Amino acid sequence: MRVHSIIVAAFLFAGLTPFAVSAHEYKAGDLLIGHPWARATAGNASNGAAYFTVTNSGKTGDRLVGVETTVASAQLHTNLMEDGVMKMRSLDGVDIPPGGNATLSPGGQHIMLMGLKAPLKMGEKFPMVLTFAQAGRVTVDVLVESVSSNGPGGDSSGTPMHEHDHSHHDAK
Ligand SMILES: [Cu+2]
Repeated sequence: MRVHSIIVAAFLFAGLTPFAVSAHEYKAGDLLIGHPWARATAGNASNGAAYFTVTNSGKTGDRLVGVETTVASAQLHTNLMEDGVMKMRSLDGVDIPPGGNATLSPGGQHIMLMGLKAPLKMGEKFPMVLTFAQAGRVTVDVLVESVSSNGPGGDSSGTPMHEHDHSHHDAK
């Protein structure tokens, strides 16, 4: 009987595998961190960016205040349109309102990865530690997706939308 239920459980798990591979998420208190990913970098590009969503099911707001990874120097950034030019600015934090969410995605808020020690290759993953004011520190695995990916559910077939130039961050 026991063996039988284990086999059933294994089948159920196998059925879920395709979803588990394409989307991964992490829980920290009332926060759910959805599908951390980064674009593969081309050639010797020294910078990359990582993205994810944070959903807050709690009744109090939280704030992403820090990010660290061993692959590069990481900073919270946002893209702003200034005088018709897309610019990046560093952020002190990203608010996650109660019952709401925060989205880090290409063209908007993102984790800037500066001075990459090695190119980010599609299919690889790397750990990143997120620090939230309330929920504390959470380690997530960031999946490296294709150079043209716009993230889960995004259009990955054509030119990336809202592409912006990170070259001004190049190390001197
Ligand atoms: Cu940036």
